[in-house]
Amino acid sequence: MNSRSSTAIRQALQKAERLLIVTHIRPDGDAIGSLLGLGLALKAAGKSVLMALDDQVPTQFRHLEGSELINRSFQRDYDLAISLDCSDKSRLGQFGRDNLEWDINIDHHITNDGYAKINLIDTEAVATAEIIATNIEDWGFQISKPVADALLMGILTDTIGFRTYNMRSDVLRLAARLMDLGANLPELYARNVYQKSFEAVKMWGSGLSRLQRKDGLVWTMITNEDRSEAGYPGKDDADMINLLTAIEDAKISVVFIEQPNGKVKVSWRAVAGVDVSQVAAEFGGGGHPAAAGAELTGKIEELYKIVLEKTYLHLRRGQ
Ligand SMILES: [Mn+2]
Repeated sequence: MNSRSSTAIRQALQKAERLLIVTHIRPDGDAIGSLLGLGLALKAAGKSVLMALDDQVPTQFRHLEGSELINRSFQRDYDLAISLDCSDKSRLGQFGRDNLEWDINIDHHITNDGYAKINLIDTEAVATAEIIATNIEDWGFQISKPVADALLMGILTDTIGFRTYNMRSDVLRLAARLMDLGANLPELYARNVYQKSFEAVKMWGSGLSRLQRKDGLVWTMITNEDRSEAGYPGKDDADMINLLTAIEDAKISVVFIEQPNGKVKVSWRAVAGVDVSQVAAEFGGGGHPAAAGAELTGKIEELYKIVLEKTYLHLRRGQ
């Protein structure tokens, strides 16, 4: 942890009156949890806070208090701009394009390029929400029940319920403290880790029916047709990638997700000792050693072969 950055953040947060806080497009639990955790804590201290992201809040996160306050647009009426859980500006959507300057960047992605004036990047942290939960009281703000729920949700989702290889005993102590402050672990676990909609599970069926493997590499794809047949409203894989990681001997799992706009989203997962963020970076994406993603333009039937070949070579090289 960079303590100089943390001190600079405390000073900036204390001084600021109107804050813009933004997270990445296609928000996951850590993005929403970090945004709400920091945003609600600052609001409770009397600051004027605009929480924003260039996308919708996914339905599974709308049970969280404050999620209705998240905006898609903003006015240039702020004195501090903060970006959370976002490794580079391109993942901020319109907020990344408008030549905005970022004062603070809090993140745990190994691929973060340090685009803000103050960068607090801790790649050991399991979630950006962990960094916020660890520091927020030192920064002078309180953890209320809604803040505790949001931050614990961020930690839970990025660790898939405390089971990723980067888990540390510290994280469990921090989670226990968030529970002491009111966070409802069983409810967050149910809603945001294992419960899925009927449509999501139906779509998994299509993806699973095409499952393939070659040595330690396991992959499948979800097409636009699968999505509409199942009636699944999202553009993502409904976390099917995490289902593939349950397969014994799968060293790398890959899901290709066809997008309505002619793009293909690729998600990689790897076991400990294999770094898929490097492969994702070759395709203009990023992420963590164990979990990475990229978005490519082209036809899914052509792209998947190229991506699998590189991934397979990467796996062989690493062994
Ligand atoms: Mn994260």
